[in-house]
Order: sequence, then C-alpha cells, then structure tokens
Amino acid sequence: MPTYKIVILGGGNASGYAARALIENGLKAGELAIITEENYVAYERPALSKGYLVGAARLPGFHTCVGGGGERQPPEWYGEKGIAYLTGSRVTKADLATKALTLESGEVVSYDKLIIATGARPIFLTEFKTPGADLRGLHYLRDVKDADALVAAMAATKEAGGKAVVVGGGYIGMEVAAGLAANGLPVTMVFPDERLMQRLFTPQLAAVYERLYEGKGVKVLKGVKVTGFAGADGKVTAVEYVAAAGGEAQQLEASLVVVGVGARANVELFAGQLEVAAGGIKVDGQMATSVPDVYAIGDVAAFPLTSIATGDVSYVRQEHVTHCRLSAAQAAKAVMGLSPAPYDYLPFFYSRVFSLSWVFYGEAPASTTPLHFGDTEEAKTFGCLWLGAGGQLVGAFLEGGSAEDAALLKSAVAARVAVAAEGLDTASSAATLAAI
Ligand code: NAD
Ligand code: ISD
Repeated sequence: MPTYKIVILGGGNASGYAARALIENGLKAGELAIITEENYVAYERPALSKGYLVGAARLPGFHTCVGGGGERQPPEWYGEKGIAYLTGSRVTKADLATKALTLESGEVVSYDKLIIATGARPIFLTEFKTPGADLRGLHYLRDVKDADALVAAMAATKEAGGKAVVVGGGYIGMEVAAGLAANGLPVTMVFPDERLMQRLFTPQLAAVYERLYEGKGVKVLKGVKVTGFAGADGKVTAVEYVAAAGGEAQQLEASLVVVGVGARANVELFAGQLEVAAGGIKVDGQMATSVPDVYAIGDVAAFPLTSIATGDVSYVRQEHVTHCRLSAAQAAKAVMGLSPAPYDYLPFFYSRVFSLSWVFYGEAPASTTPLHFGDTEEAKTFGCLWLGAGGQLVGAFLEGGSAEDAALLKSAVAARVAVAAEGLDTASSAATLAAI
C-alpha cells in the first residue's frame, strides 16, 4: 500500500496552490500525492464560466497557478517535483482513524497528514425532484467536463436555431448568460429573487447590470419559480414556471438550459468522522480539522471569520478562488510545522460579464445603508460602500476603475476607514476614493 507523508484529497484550484506552497516550505520529492476524480491536474476554475465559454481559455493555458500570477503547473510540473498526481481516481472511502483512502479501483493509499480539498458541487434540481430535471439538455457548470459539454451544446443549439434558458441569477447565472449571449444565442434568465445577484447587489447596482443584459438581448425574468421542464424524446424543450407570487403556470421554449442555483460542499466521505460547520468541514485558524493530522482548505473548509461590521466570530465557507489560494498557503505552512499566525481573511469576490468587471471586498450587511457613487447611467465606473454603525467602511463594491482604485478600496475596508457620507456625492470613483 503506497504511503505518503502528505496526501491532498481533491484536485481543484486549492490543491495546485497547496502543492506549490508545500514545495516553497520544504516538501521533498516523493512526499506528496494528490488524488482527484477529474482527468486534469489543477486548473483555475474561474475561467470555466468566463473565457472558456467564448473560446478564449483552454487547457493547458489556465492550469494553476496562472490566476494568482504564478508559474503555470501543467502535469509535467508535478512530475519534475516528484509529486504523484492520481487523476481519474475517485476516492470511495476515507478512513481517518487508520489514515487510509480507498480508491474506486480498490487501491488503498495511506498518509501521515491529509489535506482535504474536495471542494463543492452544484446543487442539482434532481435533488428537489423537480419534474423533468433529468432530461438531456440541462447543464450545470463546475468542471472542464461540464464546460466541454456546454460548449458543444451551445454550438448545436445555435446551429439548430434553438433557445437557451439560464436558471439562477447569481455568479453562474450571470456569467453563463453573458457567455451564451456572446455566442449569439437567444437567452432568458429566470430566478425567484427580485434582482440579479441579490445576495450582494443593491437594487441600484442590480439595475445597471439588468439594463446591460437587456441591452445585449438577454431577457431577465425576475421573481419566478421554475416548476419543471417539459421534454420530447428525453430532451428538454421548455422550462415551466410560475410567478413567485402565484398564478398561472407558463412555459419558455428552451433546447439548452443551464442551472446555477448554488453549490454544496463535498463532505460526505467524512460523515461522522470530524466536526462540521456551515455545511463544510470545521477548521481552526491553521486549517486543522477536529481530527489530528487532517486539514481542510478551499470551498469545503468552514473557518472562523471575524465580522468586519460586528467583530463577531462565526464559521463560514467562502466559495471563492482567493480563499482557495490563501487557505492552501496557510495549510501548507501548518502541515510543514511552521505554525503560521491564525488565518486572517478579507472576503473578496469578483466577476466579469460582457465588457464589465467588478470587485467586492468585505461585507454588505443588510442592516447598513449602502452609499452609491459614480456613473451608473453610462455603466462605466461606479460602486457602493457599506458603512458600519460608527461610519467605518465594512464593504466596498467597484465596477470598472483601475487596479489602484481597487487596491485602495481593499486596504480601506481592511483598515475599517471612517467615511464621511457627504464625500460620496461625486461623479467619479477617483474623487470618491480621494474623499475616503
Ligand atoms: P449563487 O448562490 O451565486 O446563485 C444562485 C442563484 O440561484 C440565485 O440567483 C438564486 O436566487 C437562484 N436560485 C436558487 N434556487 C433557485 C431555484 N430553485 N430556481 C431558480 N433559481 C434559483 O450560486 P451559483 O451561481 O450557482 O454559483 C455557485 C458557485 O460557483 C459560487 O458559490 C462560486 O463558488 C462559484 N462561482 C464563483 C464565481 C465568481 O466568484 N466570480 C463565478 C462563477 C461561479
Ligand atoms: O472565483 C471563483 C470562481 O469563479 C469559482 O468558480 O471561485 C470559484 C472557485 O474557483 C472556487 O471554488
């Protein structure tokens, strides 16, 4: 039975960054194995819902760590470093007591230390028994296999003159709808919320993006619940929906449907073996789980985060690539016995749709009044600040703007800078930022 000093279980974004950080912290050849069910070594997942859909990103071009500005790690990189990378290898059993992982092939791999990086998976509508959710033509997007299937389906739908429907108005919904429209497909988005990206966007921010989507020919159907899918010969032909407020069932013609209704952490392999929180694996500030020698990073890890707005500590999962990178670096140090200072994370999200690109730092508590700034009419440079009870900055959103503007906002949120609300009535982000 092969035994490694360290095994990373899961080959997502975080694992590639962990491999690099382990090497930087003294890992030697032969000491690490990475096990993944995917057929590819780690790549920058954000590319799948952006460049991949418009043909601008293909492997090996976006293997980790290019997204963080680092060296690209194609399969040969792992070979050169003496890292065993087991692709196409699903782990079916993880026994944390005996430190043994059983692969689908029956092979058992054991470890001294384990880093769990199993990530998350899409929430599937079949889980809710939504009628027709198992029809062909329904797509989810999480890995290269999904993205390849979607790219092929886009081409076939366009060729046949078909229509696309996107279920969900969050990250996947917004980015994929933009990708489908950029490929010339007629697209309708449907979701139950009052506005796009409701978990972050204020009504004013959402209005700008909704205008942009409508201008690009994407129909945005808000406040509707998908009740099922109609099909013929096992393939989807229509999306059925009702207004969230009730009323008559209606249908939207669709030969291609993309569903983005959230994600769930992949924790099932470890059920009953370690502590869980927020739907993920509970870790401390060293990314250590409740089981000795077992760490968790990336989307699956629920770590203690101190709220900028309230100072309260709670366990959260952050489904974002920056947390993948930083938690990987943190766990690598801890695993190598370097006892890093506790993980200190500033929530960050970004997205790119059509020609727009935004960043967000910190928190957007519903209890605070958002202060908007900039040019929302022209959809160029604009944003929003969220202030805490004492007028301190707790969150900042910026569309457009320069890298320097974004860096300034990031450090202002991290420092909880006090903001004079009257300084925000300015036309440009530069003037606004100068007022901070
Ligand atoms: P999300 O939470 O961002 O959005 C979910 C959307 O689905 C919301 O609009 C919600 O109202 C809607 N919804 C929920 N239930 C629904 C239902 N039954 N019918 C119709 N709509 C419903 O989740 P996502 O867009 O699926 O993204 C999943 C994950 O993908 C993210 O958490 C993130 O990890 C990753 N991702 C991140 C980025 C980024 O950071 N830029 C981009 C793409 C994907
Ligand atoms: O930024 C992102 C993005 O686009 C994702 O899909 O973070 C996620 C993942 O890379 C992290 O799960």
